[in-house]
Amino acid sequence: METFPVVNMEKLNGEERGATMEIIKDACENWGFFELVNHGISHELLDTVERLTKEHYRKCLEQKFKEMVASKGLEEAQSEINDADWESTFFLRHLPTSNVSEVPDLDDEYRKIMKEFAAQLEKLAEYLLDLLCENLGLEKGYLKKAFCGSKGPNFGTKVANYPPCPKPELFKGLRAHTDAGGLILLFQDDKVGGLQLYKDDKWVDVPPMNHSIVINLGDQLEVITNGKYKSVLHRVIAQTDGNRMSIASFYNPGDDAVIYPAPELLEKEKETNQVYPKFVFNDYMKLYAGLKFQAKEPRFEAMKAVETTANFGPIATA
Ligand SMILES: O=C(O)CCC(=O)C(=O)O
Ligand SMILES: [Fe+2]
Repeated sequence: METFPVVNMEKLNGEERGATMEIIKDACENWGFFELVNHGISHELLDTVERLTKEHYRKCLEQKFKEMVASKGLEEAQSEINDADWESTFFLRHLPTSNVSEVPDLDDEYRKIMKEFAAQLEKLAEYLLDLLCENLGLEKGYLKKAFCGSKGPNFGTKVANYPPCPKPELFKGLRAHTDAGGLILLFQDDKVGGLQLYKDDKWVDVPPMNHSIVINLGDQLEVITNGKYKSVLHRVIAQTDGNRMSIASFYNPGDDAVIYPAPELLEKEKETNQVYPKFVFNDYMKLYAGLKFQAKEPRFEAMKAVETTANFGPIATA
């Protein structure tokens, strides 16, 4: 059986560079996911992020989560719940401007460490985008530029805890979806698992691995590569035991970045028909907000319809 792709980034600097680039290429084409080890972010920093995130959950969020469960009567559910997730979350924004100093209830040490962690993840994301360019035959910097817009990329972190769930057959930690954005960097709990991706008609576990960073590709990379790379469906299974920490950082296009298949890739494939649409990233996000847990194809179709209207100019209304 195929095993989940693991990329040892140290090997990119030695004689195994070619083989390592191949693993990344195969992962982007066939999995939409891969796991990084020796990525250059220190284990000490990761351990501190994990410790402070877990402390913060216990101090500030656990009780609130329990109260939410009680007030909604979730523990009494008798049938599968399709409109809620068994997760406790908060968001940090880093780019184009940081809100980390304003988010309530974080102590100074936690704020400082999350800023430092985000700065390192941002560098890692940009390095990875260039590796993807290399594999795609695009010039260095192409993807970073494609994400740029007038204010640079959007970069933010969703800090999640998936508390133990008494009825995991009725709830998902997070329902199945593809990610809307660009490149996602996930620091997940090294003991409590639950993340799965959909591959070849089966759900496959994304195994917890100490000090690794899981990467997955969002819808925008599928569009820019004209489907050469795919954003893949994933979900989080709720567990009866243990609290799962997951810190997902989203390196996304800027709001006004115009996203479309790279012309070079269209030429290379000798495709006459552009399969994927051209749109402003924020328009896609507005659509995604209501359709996150539905298939991505209708989202692409909807953006194509808008594009067609745009090409034909204003529609007569009277
Ligand atoms: O918690 C995880 O492992 C994944 C989270 C996720 O897929 C998301 O927030 O989009
Ligand atoms: Fe996701």
